[in-house]
Amino acid sequence: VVSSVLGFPRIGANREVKKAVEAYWASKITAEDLNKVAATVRKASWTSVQAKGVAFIPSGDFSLYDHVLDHSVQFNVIPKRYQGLSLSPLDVYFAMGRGRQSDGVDVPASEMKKWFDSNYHFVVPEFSEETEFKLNFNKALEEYKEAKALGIETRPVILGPISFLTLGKAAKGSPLEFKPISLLHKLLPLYKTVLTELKNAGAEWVQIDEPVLVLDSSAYLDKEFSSAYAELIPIASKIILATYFARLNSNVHLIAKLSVAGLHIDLAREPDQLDSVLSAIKPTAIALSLGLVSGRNIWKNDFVSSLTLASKAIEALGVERVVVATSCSLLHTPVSLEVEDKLTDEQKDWFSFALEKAGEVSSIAAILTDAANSSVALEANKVSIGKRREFEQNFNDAVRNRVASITPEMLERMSSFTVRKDLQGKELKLPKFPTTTLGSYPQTKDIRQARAKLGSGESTEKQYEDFMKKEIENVIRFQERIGLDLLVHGEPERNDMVQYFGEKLEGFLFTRNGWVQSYGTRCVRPPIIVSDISRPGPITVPWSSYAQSLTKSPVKGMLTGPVTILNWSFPRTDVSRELQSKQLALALRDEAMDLEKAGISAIQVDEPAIREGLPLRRAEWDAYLKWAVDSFKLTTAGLSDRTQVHSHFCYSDFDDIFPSVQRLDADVISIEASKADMKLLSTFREYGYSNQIGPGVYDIHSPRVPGAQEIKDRLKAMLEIIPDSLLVVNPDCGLKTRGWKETEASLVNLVEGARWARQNYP
Ligand code: THG
Ligand code: ZN
Repeated sequence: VVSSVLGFPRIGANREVKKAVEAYWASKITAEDLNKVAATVRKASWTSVQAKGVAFIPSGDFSLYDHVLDHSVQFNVIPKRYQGLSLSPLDVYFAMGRGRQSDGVDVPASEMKKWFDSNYHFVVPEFSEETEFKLNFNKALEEYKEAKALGIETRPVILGPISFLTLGKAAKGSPLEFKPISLLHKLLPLYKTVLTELKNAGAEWVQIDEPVLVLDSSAYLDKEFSSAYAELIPIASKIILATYFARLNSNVHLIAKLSVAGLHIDLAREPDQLDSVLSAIKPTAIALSLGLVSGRNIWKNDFVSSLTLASKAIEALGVERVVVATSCSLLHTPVSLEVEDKLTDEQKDWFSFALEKAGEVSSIAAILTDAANSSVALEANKVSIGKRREFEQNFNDAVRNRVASITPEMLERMSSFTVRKDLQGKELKLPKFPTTTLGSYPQTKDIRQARAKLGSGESTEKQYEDFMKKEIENVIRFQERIGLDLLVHGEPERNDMVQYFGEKLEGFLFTRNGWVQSYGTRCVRPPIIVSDISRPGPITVPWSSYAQSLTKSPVKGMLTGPVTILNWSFPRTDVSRELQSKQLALALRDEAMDLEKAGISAIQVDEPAIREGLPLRRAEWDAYLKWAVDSFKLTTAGLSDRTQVHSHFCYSDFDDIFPSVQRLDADVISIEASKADMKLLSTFREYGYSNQIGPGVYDIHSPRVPGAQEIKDRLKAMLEIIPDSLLVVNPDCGLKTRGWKETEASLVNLVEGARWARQNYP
């Protein structure tokens, strides 16, 4: 039995690529320097995965920004606005990813979307009837050859044509009936070239990712799948079709009919699909790659259960047809546990990061091949898993009992939205089209340094507190000066919002270097939930009440919601996500009530991740939405009618969850709307959304400053859809990633826009 890794993190063990790309953007290094760093990281990944004994090592999965963007540029799917800019190809690539406003170029970034139900974002390809595909380069081939030159045989990875087209969108101005998938026949010749070149270069296998096969919508694509693969299979190396993140359901029959050489399925997420897959492919010659080692979580694999599944597959198909693999690309996990010095040895023994996971697939394959000579690895794994099971028995009885006694009344506000809106109007005294911001203000070097110094003991609590108070005061004065209405304290004390709350709650562990790519060069360090969650004491109350003491304007408290904390952490796997979410909700409910007691009359509970947690298969939606919405309500519903509850969502595709958004019953929601255009808002009108709403009026993920006229135009367009009594004016989230200069320029324009609206829509 052989082993395989579907993809490896590309930021580098010490985020070398992230740093080099950012240095390149700042003109501190050249493109050539950047390529050298990238090559070094690729080499390190290949050699370290090889050293773990993995048979199928991925190549072509590297990216400087995003692998979907790589495919777009490779196939010349470059929207007009990025063409003819007199930029180098590399700069066009980055301009597509993040926008650009320099050297006489002024283009916004492309839209980003969450990669399935993960916290990774991809750059959405834009197709139109005019799209002229052209093979600008063959990235998989280049990387395959690069590895080969190092003496390493790899298995190239490419994103399949059906997933590439269906994950994309129709460019603005396309006819309503235009669907990107209609371009398939034009795209296939290029895939043929890519695959032919790989075959000629000596690649025995090629991994083609078609993750859309786990979506309900792909059931309507059987004609496209059949015709595309009928064309590709005869000219290509052996194709392994990779699926991940959910179950294949009936699509397995479609695959069984294609004569691909291999199929990869996610068994870490969906172990129950093994039986149906085995019976469907048994009569064929298809080899099965078992995604046993989770690429989405960091818990050490339980070899005994993996071996049980693998043995079943071997029994059905024979050893020749079975591969042991990671469930998906390891892109979603940190690179290596080796450099981790913040965890105890006992804790480290619970986990596996990407490199350790490569070791796990290799060990499982070795045990299956030669049990006698691999017993050491198996016994060691049993000991580790046994210790973890023991730790998991440490219940917090008080927390468990509190969750068990949640009542329906705890989930509902006292009065209806209309009644509350009146009371809140009196309490907060906000003008029409109130302006506000959503998250933290720019996190300057000084702020990061101050946090680091406290962490390292270089500064005292008192020095830290004084510094933060000064920052808060600056942010309050700034907002007063430019004329914002509902203020925030700026969150200088917070690093990543999820990390921040995790650190203040019991039940979490943190890494020092456990970075995972979120989008482009931006990374996060997901906290790890290891036991029952509770709140030892107030978290944000001192900061928020200090901010409120400085000003007559209302200051909004800022909390991260339970579902988002859960979705952006590595959850435990011994209890349900629902239980973890409710434990978080109770802790945050106490925090919200304490904020209210301290005189805070508006509280934002961010749930940007509620949509991405939606199961990929529709059949599972209701169950998820029930506990996710209940968790939000549990957090907020204890507040008085006079307290305005805000919530925020990023990149939300509301069509799917609209009734649930209404059921949250937040007084104000802000949504990321600047990139996803006005279509989103029409959905709100169609569904008759009744509460207040603040669609982001400009995109913060790009360094570009929006003009005042641009903002007025947006507000005007929004007001054609949203009743003026319900519109709140705010940017998208993410000021933290911007500099002060852009922030001020943009917000001044935003305030001007709101004033204009007050005059024109009295
Ligand atoms: N936190 C977490 N996940 C997220 C977001 C978040 N996923 C969606 C969205 N927000 C992604 N956005 C960002 C925005 C900024 C950064 C990361 C994700 C960021 N990261 C710093 C970097 O990579 O340089 C490091 C941050 C740090 O020092 O802690 O700026 O907000 N969990
Ligand atoms: Zn957001």
